[in-house]
Amino acid sequence: MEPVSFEDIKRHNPQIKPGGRFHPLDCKSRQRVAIIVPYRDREHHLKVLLNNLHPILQRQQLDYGIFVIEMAMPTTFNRAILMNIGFKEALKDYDFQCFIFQDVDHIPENDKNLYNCHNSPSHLAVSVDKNNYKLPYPSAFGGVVSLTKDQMIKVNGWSNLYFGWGCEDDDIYRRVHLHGMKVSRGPAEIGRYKMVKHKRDPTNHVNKDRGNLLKGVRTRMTKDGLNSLTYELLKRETRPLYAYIYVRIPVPGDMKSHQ
Ligand code: UDH
Ligand code: MN
Repeated sequence: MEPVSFEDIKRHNPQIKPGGRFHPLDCKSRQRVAIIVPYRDREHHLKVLLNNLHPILQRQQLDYGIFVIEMAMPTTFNRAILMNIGFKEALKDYDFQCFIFQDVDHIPENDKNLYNCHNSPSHLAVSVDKNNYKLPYPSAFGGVVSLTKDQMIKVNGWSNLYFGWGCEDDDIYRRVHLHGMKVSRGPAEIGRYKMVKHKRDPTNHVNKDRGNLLKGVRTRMTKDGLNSLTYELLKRETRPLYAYIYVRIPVPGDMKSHQ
């Protein structure tokens, strides 16, 4: 759980290709997997995550890439829109079949927690230390989840409208169910995570509108998501351990962003 420098992580993982890419040399992976990490100002967490995740994913013999999507200041953080952007940007690089949406502070404990996709969307972060390793509520879909490319397209991705903390994960959970799919989960002993301890971020206050947004998911989902995604790509860098994507998000009602 201690941060390790990016240089040291790179030294300990010499097989990782620029942009945080890897594929096994002695076999063909079953799935091509993109790991999408929503991000702002959590370098400490990113170091802990990459130092743990790269070795695990290599041992799982995945054909994978890690994408860190950072949202420019000063706009209130929007976790879900960064997931949609990661999905779109990763597909520009490679024909990924499976997407793992991974919070930067969730550190997997068990190698058997496979970073892959199934017939239905799945919730990987089943038991997290901050929740005493218990699912907080039956429809929880936070922390780390996986959807295939086709499942993402079917549900029109994540909502773009949740600025601030809360309910964007419940929104996509409902999208999944409203499209006749069910969320699957592995055993709690395997889906174990530690969350790096942190305080609430000043630019990610609780979203007061989250309850109202969630009520409208059924009518909104066909027009709010991948098909209504707009953002400004400020930077795209192939860093040694991950692809870095830096974006500006238009705030609804902000005229400047429509110019
Ligand atoms: N994230 C960032 N930067 C931010 C905000 C969020 O990178 O400024 C990303 C990151 O991947 C993070 C995820 O969004 O793991 C979810 O945000 P979070 O970790 O803030 O959410 P969580 O539910 O915490 O863990 C909410 C505040 C809890 C304060 C508890 C004090 N004891
Ligand atoms: Mn957290």
